[in-house]
Amino acid sequence: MRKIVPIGALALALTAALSGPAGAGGPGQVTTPTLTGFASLPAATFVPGSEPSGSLVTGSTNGIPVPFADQPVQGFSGIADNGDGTYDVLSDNGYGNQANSADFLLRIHRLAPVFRTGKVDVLGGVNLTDPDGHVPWKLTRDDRVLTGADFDVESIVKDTFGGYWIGDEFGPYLLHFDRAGRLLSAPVPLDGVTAPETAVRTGATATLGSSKGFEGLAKSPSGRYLYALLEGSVTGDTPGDLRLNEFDTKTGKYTGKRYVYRLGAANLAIGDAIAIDDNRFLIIERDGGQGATAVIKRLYLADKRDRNRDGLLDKTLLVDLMNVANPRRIGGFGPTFTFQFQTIEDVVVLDEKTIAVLNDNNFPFSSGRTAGVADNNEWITIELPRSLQPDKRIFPAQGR
Ligand SMILES: [Ca+2]
Ligand SMILES: [Ca+2]
Ligand SMILES: [Ca+2]
Ligand SMILES: [Ca+2]
Repeated sequence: MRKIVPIGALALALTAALSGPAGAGGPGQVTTPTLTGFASLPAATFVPGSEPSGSLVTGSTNGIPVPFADQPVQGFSGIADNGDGTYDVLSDNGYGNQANSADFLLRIHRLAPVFRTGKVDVLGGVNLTDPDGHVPWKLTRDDRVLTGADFDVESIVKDTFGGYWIGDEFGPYLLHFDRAGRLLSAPVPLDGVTAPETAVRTGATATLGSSKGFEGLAKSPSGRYLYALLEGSVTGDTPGDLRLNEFDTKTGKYTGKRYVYRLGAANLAIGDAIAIDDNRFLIIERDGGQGATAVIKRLYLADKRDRNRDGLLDKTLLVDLMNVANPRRIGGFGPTFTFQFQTIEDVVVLDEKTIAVLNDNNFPFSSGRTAGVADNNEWITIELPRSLQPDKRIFPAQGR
């Protein structure tokens, strides 16, 4: 859509002229969040010619035989727009914990949804590695290819050189990689916050629950600042309050500025966080249910200006992902589309009133779409009733 900005602007002007009173709807204008696209990557998709994986997987695998001959393309936990119809999507640590994921290679996949056919193309990707020895402790593999026993990567943004900043849960650390997936500097810890995995390695006291690290990572429109959002509360904080920490990519240090995002309830979690301007974020909030037990699957707009002075980001519900209008019955679903997955971990803004959202399928464990069947990686687009009025700099330049 960004390729046709002048025509789009004209269309918007025409729409505004035709649509009558605000909120009345009209041609090309929705009055409630509405499904506009659906594509799906089959659960059992693997990286061709890769390495075997899943030898330590136990428990119900929804009928999927383990181990796998190759690395699964799964667990999408963060997304970055390349601006050319392709997206870089981050797999997390594989099978959910350090003990069972040593044969899962950390990887960024380059994907492209094809909404016309409802399919997703896997164009390639890069494994994450540390060839220059920036990680000072012993890695799982002597070849320094990073695995799901080394880091649990859950959030991603691109830097201004085509590389990546990635948020981890085992530190929690910030990790900086180049465009080929090579680590560029030592993992950056967060003062006063230690995940259990690091506590075991260093002897420090854990101040965070397991898998409660940097689930969301946003970058300022200029690209200078990162905002790393923890998934869980730090020991001593009000349960359900999540720290959002500002990091300066220019100095390579946290600035000390910290904000608080309050979950709707202490047992909820965030799935992703992105910035739409210098102050506002889109944040996915979810419960642990799936399928029939999924209740809270929401996208909030959160503003760090804290206009009501309560010390918290100001939250507004943007989309209830359990109640998305689907008048065109896209994807073969009924008039109300539900994104009923346990983990929903990717959101990206496509244009000022369209977003894309993806689930993390936790392959082969999650079965939110059909009980007993391993979830696919679904990729939906949603049109919003109103413009997000995003800073235009959040959209990547074309043809980079
Ligand atoms: Ca994940
Ligand atoms: Ca995530
Ligand atoms: Ca995790
Ligand atoms: Ca507030």
